[in-house]
This record gives sequence, structure tokens and C-alpha cells, in this order.
Amino acid sequence: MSTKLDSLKQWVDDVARLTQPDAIHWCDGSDAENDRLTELMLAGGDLLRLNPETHPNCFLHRSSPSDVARVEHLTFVCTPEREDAGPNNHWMAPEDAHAKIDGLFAGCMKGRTMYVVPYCMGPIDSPLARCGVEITDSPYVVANMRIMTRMGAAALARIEREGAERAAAGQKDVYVRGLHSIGELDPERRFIMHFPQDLTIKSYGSGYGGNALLGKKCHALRIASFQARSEGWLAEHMLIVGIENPQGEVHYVAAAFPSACGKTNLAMLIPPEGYRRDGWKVWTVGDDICWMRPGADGRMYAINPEAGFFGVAPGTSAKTNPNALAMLYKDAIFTNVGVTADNQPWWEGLPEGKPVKDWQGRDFDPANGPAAHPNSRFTVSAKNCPSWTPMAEDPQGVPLSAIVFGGRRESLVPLVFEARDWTHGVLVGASMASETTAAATGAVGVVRRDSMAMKPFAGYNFGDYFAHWLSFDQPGAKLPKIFHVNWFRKNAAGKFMWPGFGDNLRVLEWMLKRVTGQAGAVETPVGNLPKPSDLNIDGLELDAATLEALLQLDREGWKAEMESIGEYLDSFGDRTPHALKAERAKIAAQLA
Ligand code: GTP
Ligand code: SPV
Ligand code: MN
Repeated sequence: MSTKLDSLKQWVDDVARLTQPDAIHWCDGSDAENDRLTELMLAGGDLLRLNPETHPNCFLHRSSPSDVARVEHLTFVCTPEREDAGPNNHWMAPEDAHAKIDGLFAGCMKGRTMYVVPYCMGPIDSPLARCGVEITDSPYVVANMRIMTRMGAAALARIEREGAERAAAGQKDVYVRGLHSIGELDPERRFIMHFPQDLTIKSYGSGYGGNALLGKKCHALRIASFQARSEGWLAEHMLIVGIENPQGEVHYVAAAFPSACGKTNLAMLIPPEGYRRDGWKVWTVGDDICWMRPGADGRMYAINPEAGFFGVAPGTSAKTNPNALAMLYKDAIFTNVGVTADNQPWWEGLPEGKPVKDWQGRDFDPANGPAAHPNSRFTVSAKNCPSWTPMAEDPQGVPLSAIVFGGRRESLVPLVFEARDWTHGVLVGASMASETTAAATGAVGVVRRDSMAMKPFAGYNFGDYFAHWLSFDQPGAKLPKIFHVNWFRKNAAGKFMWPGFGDNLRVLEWMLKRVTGQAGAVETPVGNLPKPSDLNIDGLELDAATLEALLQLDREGWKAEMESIGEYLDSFGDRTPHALKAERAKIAAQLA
């Protein structure tokens, strides 16, 4: 197999000349192809078969111990002007970046097979979807891309069709070119480079999801956010979930929480018992990425560009996320989890089973740390999820009623508040902060600003990005209402104050009733908060003092927070929109 699209053929030839693989394989995405690759990986030790009785067609991959998470310090946005990447990104001049990474790619696929992986982000027939081609020497990456994207023949057909149309019109190609090699898996020889103007990605030296599955963070967030700016849409680090009320109305909500801060869990939420009895249902559209744009009716329409979930394993249990657990008994790839004596996958938070091997394949010994790496993950098709909705395949996307921002903050930030209007909501998103997690290498638990949960993923200057967000406030626009949540407040004993997970629906219910004008709120300078009586806490074991504390506004604390937000906005210099600074100043003045 090859392609009739000259530009693609040319690029693949150029890459082969540079990397010198023994063989080139064009992926068609078929079952037969996947079976052959699986056999190859089992034979080579890239995959281990898990218990076929309990987990048919499930596999374990153990990565190199130094290659278990995203590497933000080695990730670059390479725009011609440094200012366009912004202080929120590491930058390298494009010619220097190409020279550096091409030096690593030279001859790196000798003795290996080069896989050409055409993929589509979004429903294959959607006008909102975009395609790409990833070249990789990792069969593990191919297997994951097959689950996470629409990969193979249909994607190639769309790329060729669009390519032919554009060539005829004298226009540039629209598919993203991603070149990936696992190299030597040496952290000293590892780079993830983005060239947004050229729709190009080059990633060397890591096999980990966010660094290596180039359709995901590299394409669908960094390159796509850059493209979206000039084309009038948004590419966001958000889950998309449908909430069906007892009247049968479904409201779609998109929520941006930083990595490992609860997107997968909220996307698959199971309503508390009383809600279930009343007829509430939750529908999963996506758990990590949302592409959205205003429709003809002024509402914001969203698609999930992905076809699968690459989710955090630890903490996933029948208690916290039964829908996620249910989809992990067949056709799943596990990365860096432990295993039990009868070869079932195991991670911390599972009440049953006992690990005998840890994520590195050693005999489990608590002295070595947890059995599963804290950032161990599962890869599984979205269709495996019991709450998955066919609306996820709608080429037009789903209309959003609300956008939610949130972070992991053990103090200060209330359980929920509502932004007064779009500009205030954009400020709320831009000001987000969260404690860092194991999803990226580096310290865990350090509070940092993470605007719209996009700090590691915005492909351009955050100042320009805030301005782009503000630009959607147009006459005739029917924009979603914006909220902020914090499931992670802790008490003096260090325990989470809010039960979280399924009970988060109580907070979503309040939000949606605000959207439809059926719920009350207290206005404060920071935003509108529910009174304790505005939340439905039927059947919840939560004492009144805790609920009150979760919904209280700490004025002194917020004064300091507003000062810090002011410094943060200033760090983007002239690029920060004046409207955002003015909004912040107004709130600070009201608090004073
Ligand atoms: P990425 O895939 O890294 O982008 O992360 P994500 O946002 O999808 O994170 P995920 O839902 O997998 O959550 C990761 C961690 O947050 C797990 O340890 C969960 O147990 C925990 N978590 C999720 N929701 C809640 C909640 O409502 N309350 C508490 N206390 N913890 C939660
Ligand atoms: C994240 O870190 O936000 C993830 C996992 O969703 S990865 O795709 O590896 O970036
Ligand atoms: Mn993510």
C-alpha cells in the first residue's frame, strides 16, 4: 500500500531517507493488521497477555521506568517569533529545532519497521474533524492510535480527497504531519517539537502517550489550538458530558480540569441512588479533548476528536467510577499497572485482588512504592463505555449549555461558583490554578496557574489565547454559562471535604438549573455561589458545617488571590487583553 497523494508520498520518502527503516508499513486499521502487530509485540515482549478468562484481549505494556509521563521541560513550540509561543511555552527557533531533532532521527529506524499511520480526529464525516499522519517505529504507538483515533483506510481516503481538492485549488495541505521515534528512550535524547505554522510535529525518545500518540496532545491540542485561533474555533483540554434530567432533556457540559484532576471521572459519572430513581442519566461524549465552534444558531457546538480513552488507572474502582471499571475487562491495553497472581491487572484503589508484580515487573514490595505507577493508564475504545452516547458520532457536534473550569485546590476555592458573564468566565478560566499531578514528570502537589487546564497544551501565547476566548462574545451569540468547581477541598485533618465522584451531579444539577433560571445564588465579587439550601443533598452524609465551609467565600484569602492573578496576567505583557485586566481590577476593588 502507498498513497496517490504526492505530498504525502514525498514526505514519507523523505522520512525514510532520513531514518533508514528496514521496512515501511502503511496502516489500514484492519483487525488482521492489529492481530499481526499484537503477535509481534507479544513475541518481542512489548506486550504481555493478561488473564484471557477474566480479561479477554487485554494486554500489559511496561514502559521504560524513565518514560512514564509527559515531559513539559522537553516540549517546545517552535514559531518563528519567540513571542508567539509565549511565556507559557518552551520555545526554540524552527531551524534550530529541526537541526537538533533531525540529528537524532538520522538512521534511527535501522533494523526497525516504519509505520505510516493515517488518522482522523473527530467523526470521519464531520466538518469539524481534522486529519493527520503519524510516522512511528513503535508498534505500541500504532496499537494505541488505533484505539484513540479513527485510524486507517477511511482516514487516508479523506486525506487524499482533501489533498486532491486543495492541490487543484493551489492551496496548502491541511493534514498534520507527525514524525515519531522511540529512539533509545534516553531522557537526555528526548524532545517533543511542534511547528504549528507547518502543521508539523517531531517527537523523539519517548513512547509515553502524551509524548508519542501524536494525534492527542500534540495535534488535537497544541497544533489545533493554533489553527483554531485563526479559524474561529477552540481546541480545549475538556471532557464533554450529557446530563439527562427526569424530563428527558439532555444538557451538554464541557469541563476543563488539569491532568489527573477528574475529567474521566466526571465524563462517566453514575448518578447517586436517589437521582437514578428519579430518572437522571449521564451520557459520555469525551473525557479529555473538546473542539468547539459557534453554530448557525449562535450556540457553541462541540465534538470529541478522540475515539478512545487514555485514562488514569489508579483510583478507578467500582466505587469511584463503575463505568470506567466496566469497560476494562476486554480489548484494553494497560500501561505500567501491577498484576495479580492470576495475571489480572491491578492498581491502587481496587478493593479486591492483591498485586504480586509491580509496574516494573518486580516482585511487589511496598518498600519499592506502589504496585501501579501513579500515572499508569488504560487505553480503551470509547464504545466500550456503558455510558457512551452515539451523539459522540454526530458530525455537527453537541450544543453546550455550560462550560466548567476546575482545579485541585485544598484550600480557598469554594465547591462551585458561577461567572457573571462571558468576560468574567474567561477571567475565571485564565486564573485557574491547580496542584500538579503525576501526569507530567516533576514535583507533585505544587500549586501552579494552569489557565483553562491548557498550560502544557496551548500552542501559542496565552495572552493571545485569552483574547481569542473573549472574541466569541458577539451579538447573537448564545454562549454557554461558565462555572468553576473544586472537588478537592481538604479539612484540617487532610481529608477531602466533598464526597466527589457520583455526588458531583448535585453540583451539576445546580449549574443546569442556573442555566434554565430555576435555582438561586448569592452574588459575591468572586462570582455567584449557591446557598447550602440551593444544593440537593438528599441522601448525602455531609454535616451542615462542612457544606457551609465548602460554599463560603474567604474574602481575605481572595484579596491575596486577586493580587496573584494580577501578577500572572501581567506576565503576558501587552498580549493580555485589557478587558481581562479591567475585570480583575473591578473584582479586586469590590473585595477591598
Ligand atoms: P488526564 O487523563 O490526565 O487528563 O486526567 P483526568 O482529568 O481525566 O483525570 P481522572 O478523571 O482520571 O482523575 C484522576 C484522579 O482524580 C484520580 O485519582 C481520581 O480518583 C481523582 N478524582 C476524580 N474525581 C474526583 C472527585 O470528585 N473527588 C476526589 N476526591 N478525587 C477525584
Ligand atoms: C494528560 O496528561 O492530560 C493526559 C494524558 O490526558 S496524556 O495523553 O499522556 O497527555
Ligand atoms: Mn489530559
